[in-house]
Amino acid sequence: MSEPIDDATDGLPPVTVRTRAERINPARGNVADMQRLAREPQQFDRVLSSMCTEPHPAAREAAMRFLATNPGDPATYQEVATLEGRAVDALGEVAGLADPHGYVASGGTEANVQAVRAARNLARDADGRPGKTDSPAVVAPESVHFSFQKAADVLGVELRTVPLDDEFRADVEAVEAAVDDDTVLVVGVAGTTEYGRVDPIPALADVAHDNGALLHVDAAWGGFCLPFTDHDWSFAHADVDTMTIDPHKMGRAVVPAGGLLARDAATLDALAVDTPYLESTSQATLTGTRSGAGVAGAAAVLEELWPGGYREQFETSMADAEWLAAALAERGFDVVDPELPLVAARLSDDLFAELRAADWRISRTASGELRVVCMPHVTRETLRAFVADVDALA
Ligand code: 0PR
Repeated sequence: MSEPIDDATDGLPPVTVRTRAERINPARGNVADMQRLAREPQQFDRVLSSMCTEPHPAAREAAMRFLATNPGDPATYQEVATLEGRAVDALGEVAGLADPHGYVASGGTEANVQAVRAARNLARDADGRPGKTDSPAVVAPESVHFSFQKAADVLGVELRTVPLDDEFRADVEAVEAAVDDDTVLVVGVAGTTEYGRVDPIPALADVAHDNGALLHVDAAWGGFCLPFTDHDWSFAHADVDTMTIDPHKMGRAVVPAGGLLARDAATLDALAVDTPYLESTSQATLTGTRSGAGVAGAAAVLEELWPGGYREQFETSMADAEWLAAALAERGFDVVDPELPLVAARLSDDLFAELRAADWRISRTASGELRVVCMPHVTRETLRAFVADVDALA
């Protein structure tokens, strides 16, 4: 901590001068503290609401080796560029797309922004051909992640969100009613952030294409679970144009590793800008310099876990989610039946606050339910300890 000012001897307590960094975050005060924080890796044992998790050792190891590389300059950093190609091919396999176009993004936010940007750009006037609209709109269920608000804001696109059905899924009729000649993109979510719900993707794809719009699936979180379910969510199930599917969530890659996939090369072309002074001639990503660690980690863990490892992880996490849902329902809490490994349940404000005070890292949905995301680091033992605390504090 900072030195107290010593000459405050007039009976008043000494004044402590704080640096700007300390005022923002007292833990950032000095070098010794910094070193202590750096030695203590994130503990995951009480983290129940995050969509990040402990990276797989294969991802961690690969990431370390590629820390100093930049996949944004593939002609210079060729090895990591090769790994990115392999990661995209593997993501294509996960998502049922044989010849995928795409890249490893900084996260789901970037991938979603880029999907909106591509749809907007493809709907513009080009090469003497008139575009679809001058006032592009995106239609999405209310459950979409807030990254679409950012996309709409930075891209000057209108975001129309429509109500859900009783099961927290996109209501196809409501989507249809909101789509018009200005609509360039319809979004479906495959694994919603709040309830883990899967929208009716084939029906949404039909609505989009009947109206000359593209269909984007946000499987940022759900994409590594859904292959082991019977949901119709992927490129193999419907005429999906683009998808977000993030290795750094259920994929157990290191942060940052999001995934953007597209069925057509034209989608990536619609994102590309010229890069005159690089050896490579164009760049479709939103960021310039990017994390080679994120890319290499994603490639390594996909190779290691797809498909058997991810299946095993999904089955364990899903069983844990069902166990927790049953345990909470038995105790009289209202529980939203888990469709993917995410449990939402209504707890009183007091109980929620006490659980947080007991150091559980938990969060709530917009309408106030507790959310427990059964990520790979969340074990049955952890959930038993959590339920024991619910019993003790209720
Ligand atoms: N799409 C969906 C369906 C998401 O759930 C998320 C993130 C995104 C897109 C955006 O992904 P990035 O955060 O990678 O850009 N959902 C989590 C959320 O907002 C993100 C998160 C992750 C929050 C870890 C907390 C946390 O500890 O809740």
